[in-house]
Amino acid sequence: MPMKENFLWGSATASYQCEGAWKEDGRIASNWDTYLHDNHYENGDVASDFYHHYKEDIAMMKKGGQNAYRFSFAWPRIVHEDGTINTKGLDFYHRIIDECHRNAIEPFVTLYHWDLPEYLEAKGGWLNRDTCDAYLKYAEICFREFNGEVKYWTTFNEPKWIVVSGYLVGNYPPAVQCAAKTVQAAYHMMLASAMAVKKFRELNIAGTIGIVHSYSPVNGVDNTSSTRAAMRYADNFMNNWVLDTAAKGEIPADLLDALKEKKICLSFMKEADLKLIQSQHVDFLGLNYYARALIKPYEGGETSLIVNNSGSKAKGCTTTRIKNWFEQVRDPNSEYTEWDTEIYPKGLYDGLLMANKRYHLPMYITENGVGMYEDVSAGIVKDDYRISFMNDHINALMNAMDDGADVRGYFAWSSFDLYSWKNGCEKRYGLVAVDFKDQNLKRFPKKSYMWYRSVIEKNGGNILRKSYK
Ligand code: BGP
Repeated sequence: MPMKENFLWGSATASYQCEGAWKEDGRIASNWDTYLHDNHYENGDVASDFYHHYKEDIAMMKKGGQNAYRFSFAWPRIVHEDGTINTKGLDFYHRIIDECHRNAIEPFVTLYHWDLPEYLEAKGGWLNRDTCDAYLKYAEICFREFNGEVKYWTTFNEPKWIVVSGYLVGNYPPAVQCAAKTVQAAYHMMLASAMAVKKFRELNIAGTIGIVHSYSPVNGVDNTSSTRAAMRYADNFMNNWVLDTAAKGEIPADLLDALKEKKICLSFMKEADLKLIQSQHVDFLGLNYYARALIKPYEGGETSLIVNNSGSKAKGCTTTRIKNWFEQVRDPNSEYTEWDTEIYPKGLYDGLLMANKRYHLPMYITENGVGMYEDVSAGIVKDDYRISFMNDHINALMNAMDDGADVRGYFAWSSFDLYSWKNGCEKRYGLVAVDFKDQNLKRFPKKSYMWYRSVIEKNGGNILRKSYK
């Protein structure tokens, strides 16, 4: 069965990864600018220069049949350290939103996709409760400014990924490796999300508000009781602290117990804030799906977390082991990308059904895509692997819808090639190629862009279907 007429077919980007113009029109430094500059890593100073190419990029979405565009606002463009509002930053997002509307594209806005103003990072970032208040002010500015122009809002992109990377793995700013700080930052981010939801309701903002989660549905290597216990730890670590908290106002009680067992002090969780979290629930879930997590018990060894940000040079190095909790393992029957991401569409089907059963909320696939090395200098990129990846994942979500999941949209990651955080620009996800070596950052559609257009035209009717039953 094809999708309903109002299904959102779109693609997604994030401010730091595509905008460039890092010092233009009053934008101030973000934590990423400082971290990448100070460490001499590849940075997003220019990225895809969406700041100057947005008309062309949105026109390309339109020509590709897309009816929605997920993007984020950059907080460092909007609020300065002394609290003043940078109207030039707001103007930029008005231009984007107007351009979307002119092209009959629904803007789907993320308030925070990881670019924290550096002045807040310098004061402790997400370890500091004051950052929640600063976020609330920023969110309120955006709600008031764009009320009526944006119908779909999300508070945060992927709290799990950014917090674990920034405070436990240490490969993202602020590059800390500390379990206690991870828990504190995680808690503050979820609190800030709930505070924004409350404000959204109080101000009676038109539309709907959700959160975006990096969804790793959990499978076990077998069905023994020790594996099932490990799966619960993994599910709490990977998913539940974001989804249960945002959707039901419940921080998993067994997770809190397990943290206390690890001697992590939770005194920063204050009664009034916990009440606020309990009372504020999102309207929908945005789920970013790249892969599931295959889990087995892990007893005896130390915690070890390694993320492959070097592609083929480091293939196979990825490690996720949490002392006494669980270990993530590879499936010998699966294919993995050069960055160690498993290709496993069935995980999306399973995950959607699990989330549907647990939360009973509308869901959007807010990111799905595959990162590859691609030669964009030799004419059209014939990315058949991306077509097959997207076909199989859209098939998975259609199967989940057939079995009752309430899925209302799909966003390909990414609209065009962009800066892939610590992986730099060589890891490409775009439907549209960007030649980063070309002075004008020339864009041209890949084969997958054309294919996606035909899928949208037929409202999913030409997806090659296969059943998992
Ligand atoms: C998600 C992020 C995106 C994006 C994507 C691909 O976690 O929301 O910002 O980058 O994953 O990840 P990466 O670029 O690290 O390959």
